[in-house]
Amino acid sequence: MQLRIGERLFEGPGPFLMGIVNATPDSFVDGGRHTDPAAAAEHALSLAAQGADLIDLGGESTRPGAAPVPAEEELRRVLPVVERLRARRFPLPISVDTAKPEVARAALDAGADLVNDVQGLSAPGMAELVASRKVPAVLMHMRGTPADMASRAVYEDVVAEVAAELEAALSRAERAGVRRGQVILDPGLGFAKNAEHNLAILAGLPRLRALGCPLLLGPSRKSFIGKVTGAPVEARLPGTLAAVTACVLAGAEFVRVHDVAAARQAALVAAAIRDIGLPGQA
Ligand code: HH2
Repeated sequence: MQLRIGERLFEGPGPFLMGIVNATPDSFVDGGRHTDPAAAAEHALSLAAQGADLIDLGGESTRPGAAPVPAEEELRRVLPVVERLRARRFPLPISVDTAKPEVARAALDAGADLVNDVQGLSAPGMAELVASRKVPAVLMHMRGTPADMASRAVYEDVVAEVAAELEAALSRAERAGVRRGQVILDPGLGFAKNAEHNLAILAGLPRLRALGCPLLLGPSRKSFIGKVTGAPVEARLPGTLAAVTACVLAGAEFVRVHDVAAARQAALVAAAIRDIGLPGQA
């Protein structure tokens, strides 16, 4: 992989750690902790110090059943954080986690470098915006919206269907001018998928690598980890690290996590195992 995000060139197989900052009152892990822009910016700095390679800033929770947030409110949450970080010469690329082109546009104007869209660049004008700004984007798979996605979690072969739907969304984005080389694909763990679907996706990652784009996975503290272990959200770090390890061993370039220091250690050890190059193995 070779991908420029802001001022940084991401080269090779990674793993690269995307640290999560949610400037929301209701996100399922850090909701309410970073609603003040100063607190959100401090958290971004702390994730950078823990070894994050980029940060992902969101102003709308996408947990199952979440109600949509109007663009003005999302902008009010996200923009001051981007401005503050850029004013303080924050050293990492900033990704904006939004499905709304007006929010993405304003965040890019304020100094964000990448658009992370859980709706797969499907909103009118989003793919065109990404194309005209020539910025990289994360194109994530989901069906429906967070309000109704649980009822859309019906698959015969989840890996094949997610791969086909990602490919179709990528083709739509390309028709709007987005360059394939600027896209990171994400199968969307927890988005219109039940626990078994999420586990099948993690087991089937080599089939998603065949799509030819870098992969990003966001397993951090999600409910499938609770389903397997019985652990509540605040106790799901060990399960998250197991999922991060599985992602890296299967060749995912990016992992999106809340707990950067711990995930970085797991990811680096997994990558060292991945790269050892045993005799007789390709
Ligand atoms: N997961 C969440 C949000 N954004 N973006 C990508 N590309 N992939 C993901 O898996 C993903 C994502 C949900 O996690 P979080 O941001 O912690 O929670 P909330 O949506 O409640 O803010």
